[in-house]
Order: sequence, then C-alpha cells, then structure tokens
Amino acid sequence: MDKLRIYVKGGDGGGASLAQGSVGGAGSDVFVVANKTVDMAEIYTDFPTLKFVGGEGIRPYGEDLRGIKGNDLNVYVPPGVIIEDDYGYVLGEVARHGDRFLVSRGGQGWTAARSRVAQQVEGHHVILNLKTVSDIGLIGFPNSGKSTLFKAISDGMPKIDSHPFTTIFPELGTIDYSDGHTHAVVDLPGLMKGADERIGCGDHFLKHIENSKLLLFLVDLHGFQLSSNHPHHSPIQMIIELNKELEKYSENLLDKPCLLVLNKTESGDAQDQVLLTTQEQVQNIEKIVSELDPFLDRTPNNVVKFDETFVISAKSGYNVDYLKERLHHWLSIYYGNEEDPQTDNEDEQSLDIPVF
Ligand SMILES: Nc1nc2c(ncn2[C@@H]2O[C@H](COP(=O)(O)OP(=O)(O)OP(=O)(O)O)[C@@H](O)[C@H]2O)c(=O)[nH]1
Ligand SMILES: [Mg+2]
Repeated sequence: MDKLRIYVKGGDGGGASLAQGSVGGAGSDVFVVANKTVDMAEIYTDFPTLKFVGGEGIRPYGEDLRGIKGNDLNVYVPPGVIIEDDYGYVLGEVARHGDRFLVSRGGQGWTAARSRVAQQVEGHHVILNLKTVSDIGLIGFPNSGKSTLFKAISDGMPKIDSHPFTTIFPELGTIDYSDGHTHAVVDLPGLMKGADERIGCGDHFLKHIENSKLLLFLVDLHGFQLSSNHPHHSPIQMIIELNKELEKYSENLLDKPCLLVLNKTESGDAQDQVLLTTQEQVQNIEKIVSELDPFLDRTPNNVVKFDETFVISAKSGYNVDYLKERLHHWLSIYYGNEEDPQTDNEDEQSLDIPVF
C-alpha cells in the first residue's frame, strides 16, 4: 500500500460571547507529519474512514475573554510521503522523520468585530503518495538475488525463493557499519523488459528509487529466462534492458551514481568465461549499445555508466562484506560524510503518537 486518499478538515473556529466582547479560539490545524515508526497500512488500519477532522476552537470560559485554539491534529505517515491533490498536483512533501506539512488550517474563532459567526472550514481530500527514502536502491531482473543480498547486508527480512517475482512490495532495510554509520537500502520487485507495459510486476515501484542516492544493479551471471517459451537473456542483455526500463520510467534516474554487481559467482568460478566476457562487455557497453538496431525501441539513449563492478555470491557471502564497505565509500565520495538521513531532524520526544 503506497497511496492513500484521505479527507482533511481543520477545526471550525470557536464561538464567543458578543456581550462580553470575547474572542473564540481558533479551530485545530491538520498536519501531515513524517514518522519513521509508521507504515501506510497502519494508517488505514487505525483510521479506516480515512477522515481527519480537527477539533473546534474552544469558547472562552469564565473571566477569560480569549478562547483556546484546538490542539493540532497530526496525521502520521512514513517519511517520503508526497502530498498531492486529486489531479496529481504536488502540494508538499514530508521527506524526513519530523517533517510536517499543513494540509488544512483551522477556522478563526468568533469575534464581534469580525463576524457574528465563527469561521467554518471546508474539508477536502489529499493523496498521500509514498516514495520510499533510501540511500541505495536495488535494481535487477527477477531472481537475480536482490533479496538474498538485501538480507545479507541489512536488517531486512525478505522472502527469498527460486521462482521469479518473489518480492512483490518494496522493503526497506538498514545497513549498519562498525563506525556507527547506517545506510537505508530498498529491495524492489524484479524489473524486466516490457515493465512499462505492465509485464512482470510493472515499473510503478520504481518511484521508490526516485529518492535513492545510488543505484545498485544486480545481475545473475547465469542469465535469465522466464520460461522455455521466452528468450534467454545474457548478463549484458539484462543490463541494457534494465537501462532501457529505467530510462523509460524517468530519464533522471540514470543521473544517479550506479554500481554493478555480478551475482551468483561462487568463489570457485571467478575465472569463468561468462564472467570474463561480461566484464569486457560492461567496459564496452557504449559501443555495444551503439550497434543495436535503433528501430527496435530497446536502445537506451543515455547509456548507464558504472563506477565499479563487483563479483559476488550473495548466497555464499563471497565478496559481500567488501561490497558493503564500497557502498559506504561511494556514498561518502558522492555525498560526503553527512549525517545519517534517517536520524536527521530527529526529535523522538515531540513525535510521540497520541491516541485520537
Ligand atoms: N547459487 C547462487 N544462488 C543464489 C545467489 N544469490 C541468490 N541465489 C538464489 O537465487 C534465487 C533468487 O533469489 P532472490 O534473492 O529471491 O532473488 P530476487 O532478485 O530477490 O528475486 P525477485 O524477488 O523474484 O525479483 C534463490 O533461490 C536464491 O537462493 C548466489 O549468490 N548464488
Ligand atoms: Mg526479491
């Protein structure tokens, strides 16, 4: 579940006594607030009506001439939620834990000067569109070993199976380093030729790497064949297909730094001919792409460039620790040793989730 349409309405302004010249309290404001302990499904489970209506402003009491403003109503969402209107227009974003965005302002309270009637607020709908925030996005054909690697380097607990399309929903995990750094990594469903035409799991899930800082392409060195009725893809063909699918989804995705992992190379077969051929083809990928038939619509315009290629076995662990260290290295080369984005702007205390 990565999209929800909710109804929001700030609280109406509070009433007051005209005779005393008092002022009613303003109604509650409604905010969308990012909290990393929340997931989208929880919002739906906890608030099945998906209606968030702020409380009315409080009428002045006793000697007081000023009413009290209603408490803010916070709608807690996972970090990375884009707030859109019904036409897809982006109203705002809560990218990091603690970010908040006002979605409906409470009405002003009644004052004799302003109006005899406290302001009533009109409700409206907004779409909460989750785009996961991660440092590293895992891209690969089905069955290439993405989830196996994800499990080996992070605290994620994915399903792993020998059939394609085991991962259906993106999953976020944290990679811990001995120096205290952490990086968020997202495991995705398999991407394959024709994903933009909804083949396989489609390409909709690629929105979850729009925020990633680095893309890790994972390729099974044995190639991929969906079934005996489908063509076999060599590793270089898969890389070019992934390149094309990413580009079709959004040209900007390939502006991110990319690294390549050749998986399922148990240490014994490091001299394998397929490995040597693939490494050579990766070095000459521009030339190989330039020789493809441009009319086939499978020729990328913007050819992916890998900063480093790794030869690993996610299953046996061969070279996995090395890859993990290099991920940290490349992220610090590109982005410096900035604060861990997951702990930035963190103020757990102020984010205690109240029970409504
Ligand atoms: N021999 C070998 N098998 C591996 C290796 N890594 C993964 N596998 C196997 O490959 C199969 C697919 O692994 P997954 O991790 O589920 O692959 P995936 O890319 O997440 O697949 P989808 O979720 O379907 O896209 C499983 O049977 C794994 O055990 C490896 O390094 N060597
Ligand atoms: Mg998987």
